Amino acid sequence: MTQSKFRFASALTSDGWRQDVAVTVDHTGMIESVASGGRDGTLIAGAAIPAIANVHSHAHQRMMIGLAERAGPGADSFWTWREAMYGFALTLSPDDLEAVAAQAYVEMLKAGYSCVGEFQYLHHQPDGSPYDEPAEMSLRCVSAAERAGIGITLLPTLYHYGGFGGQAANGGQRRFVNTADRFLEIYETLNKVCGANALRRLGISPHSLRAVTPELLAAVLNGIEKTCRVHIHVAEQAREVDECLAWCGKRPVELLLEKFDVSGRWCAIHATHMTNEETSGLAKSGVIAGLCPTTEANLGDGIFPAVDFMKQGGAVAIGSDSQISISAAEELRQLEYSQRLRDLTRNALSTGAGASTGRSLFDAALRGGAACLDQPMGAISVGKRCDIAVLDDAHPALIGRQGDALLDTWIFSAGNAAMKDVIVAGRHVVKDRHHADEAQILMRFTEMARRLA
Ligand code: NGQ
Ligand code: ZN
Repeated sequence: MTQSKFRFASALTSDGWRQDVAVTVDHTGMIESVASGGRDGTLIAGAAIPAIANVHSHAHQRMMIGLAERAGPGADSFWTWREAMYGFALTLSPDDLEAVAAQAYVEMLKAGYSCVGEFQYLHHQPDGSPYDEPAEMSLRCVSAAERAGIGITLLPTLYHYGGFGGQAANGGQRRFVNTADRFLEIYETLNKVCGANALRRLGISPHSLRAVTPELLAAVLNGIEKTCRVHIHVAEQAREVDECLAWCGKRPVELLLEKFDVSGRWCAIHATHMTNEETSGLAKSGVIAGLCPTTEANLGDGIFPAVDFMKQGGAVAIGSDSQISISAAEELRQLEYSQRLRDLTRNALSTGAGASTGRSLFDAALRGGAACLDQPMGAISVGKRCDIAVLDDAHPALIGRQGDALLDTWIFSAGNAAMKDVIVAGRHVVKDRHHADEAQILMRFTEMARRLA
């Protein structure tokens, strides 16, 4: 039964760019038909493209953007940033987390993301004891997503150790730590909340091979559904590779590939530091590389070997991670630029002669994003959820552009300023750059940010 109908002057459908496109949506938010012509329905000006998945978010880090950009007494690094981040993380109440997450999610929608993978590890109270409801903080992320109207794949984090080989967690990590049993209890609670909702999915996120041992992760994998997605940080920093080698004689990606039956069910976040062998092993495994190029640049992680990885069929997706930038366009731009700067080339990740680099990047991130969030999105076609973003073709940068040139100009130049409307499951949540609940959400966030400042 048709619930609503949208019309666009142009749209990037699964059959390519089409003019004068009508999309009908059923009562569950799924696309029922994609056709040309017609006069009824809501006409939305601009160029429709599939909305994109933001596969890696730590919502709470939105509170500290710009506050770690001052030189410390010694050499600054990922590890000094992490100390600062842990400090901020200790100050957040459940209400605060909900407020900052809702603000971040509205910003994501306005950037053209219709779904977020929330890698959530702030489980417990500031003193480390669990809340009366152990899943409290994850439930607050679900509420924030509901409020914003964004899809969510909730990825509660399994964090137990403070370093490779089962080192004890440090004081700054006390809110994160769970045993396998308590983690599975949280998972079961969230399963009930996520299972029955068309916009929600549940996966897990063993934080990293620093924070879980292969044995602990294997035990937890035994206790969850066999299709549930598994996201893990791996080989983000050179020091992490050195520490892994010192502990077990193997590199992190090497260890992951050896110990687990990794497949398209897995998302390897960052995977920055790999040998050629690891790169091809990861590409062939079907794992999706969850790349967060603006955060990786901000934290000084290094450059992902995207040219080699994608040439070997490796799948990628993008994430806003630390929220230093909430912009799908900037993530894709930074991904491409990192390769150009390293290799002294241009159009490094285009799929071939004549192919638009923006389109190549966008298609890859749509495919990988939908797969690793386990969400029926990423294409304007029958049977997918109606998650659509609309580029403003009247924005000065986009005037006169058509087809893939719209994507190239959005990604490499205009960015978020060209994002005009966003539809999630057939709901028109961003209309002409505004979200219906943005003022209320901002007010709560402002109150929280001023109090914690
Ligand atoms: C995170 N951030 O989970 O937010 C980590 C730092 C940790 C990045 N890996 C926390 N970029 O390593 O414990
Ligand atoms: Zn992360």
